[in-house]
Amino acid sequence: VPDVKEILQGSQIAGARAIRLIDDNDPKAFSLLKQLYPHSGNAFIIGITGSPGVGKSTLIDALIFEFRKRDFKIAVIAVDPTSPFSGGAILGDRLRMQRHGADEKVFIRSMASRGQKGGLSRATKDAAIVLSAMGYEIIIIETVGAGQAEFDIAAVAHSIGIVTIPGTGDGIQAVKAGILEIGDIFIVNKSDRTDAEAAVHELKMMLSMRNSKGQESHLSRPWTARVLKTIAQNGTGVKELFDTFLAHFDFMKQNGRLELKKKHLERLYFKSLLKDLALEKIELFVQESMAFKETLDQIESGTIDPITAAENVTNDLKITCNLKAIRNLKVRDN
Ligand SMILES: Nc1nc2c(ncn2[C@@H]2O[C@H](COP(=O)(O)OP(=O)(O)OP(=O)(O)O)[C@@H](O)[C@H]2O)c(=O)[nH]1
Ligand SMILES: [Mg+2]
Repeated sequence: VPDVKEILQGSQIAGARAIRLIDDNDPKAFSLLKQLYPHSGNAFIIGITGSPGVGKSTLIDALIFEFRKRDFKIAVIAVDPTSPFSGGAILGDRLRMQRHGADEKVFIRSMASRGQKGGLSRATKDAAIVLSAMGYEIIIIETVGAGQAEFDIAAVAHSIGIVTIPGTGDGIQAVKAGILEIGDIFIVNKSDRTDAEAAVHELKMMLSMRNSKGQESHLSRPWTARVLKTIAQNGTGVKELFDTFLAHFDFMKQNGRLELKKKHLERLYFKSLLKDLALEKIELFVQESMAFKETLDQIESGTIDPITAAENVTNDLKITCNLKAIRNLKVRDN
């Protein structure tokens, strides 16, 4: 287990070990996180998501340069729950950002996080606590927009960039329902291709409908989502992207929104921890209880039906919350 003091001093070796424990869903990470938590919370967390291959890693690599020019300490976690541990995408992410490897104020890790019970958001949140405690001011989380992943990132990041590319195949039409709601900055990358302008236009149209819905009206001036064009490969538009992320950060800081968001994310984190811990307790109960084994026999012999049996077993649980409460948590989280 890595040393807490070393992590707090920013040791990349200790930090890497801590993140490995988290990625492996090792119970030893838990006490570590408890000790690190009070030292976390100062980082600005950026989520970058989008379909496979749209250029997220290349873009982040270029963004790292902009952040380093202003001497920000920056960490990146690339998460790909769909790829095998030794597989291509994660290695590709690391390779694409490798040239920063010699810079001690840049820290890049990848996670698979398939073992995580609480899913992507729990794992990345845990990792962000480590990185923040290490003293990184900017944390970028790259997630592949597959399944739930891009929605999970909304439970962790303070600012979300959605990357798309021109063309209908993998472009705006493919942007999933709901994704427009979570993005703060929309990036049309690979704008060296034809139809980049059309993609920008289409996104702006869709966003104008979102913006006119009058959401967040309880706060005086809502952030208007931006649409930017980039060519990540040669850095075109990346300075503007960097400026826009900082503008969003300043905007959130100025009107107290960042503090509100942090409180909100803290509640979400608490809830996902609660679910994980409650389920662990239930599993333990199920494994060790004699009554449970007897019940299985009864089901097999037909003396009790599975519905009544499940009810009986859960009624026996020696935890203070009941299953209804857990189910409610799940529903509200979705
Ligand atoms: N033409 C063009 N190609 C680009 C641009 N940005 C990235 N690419 C290329 O697109 C490919 C995918 O880039 P990545 O940065 O790995 O994309 P990604 O979104 O991180 O991919 P995954 O992590 O696998 O989802 C690479 O071959 C890049 O060189 C761009 O602006 N224009
Ligand atoms: Mg990538």
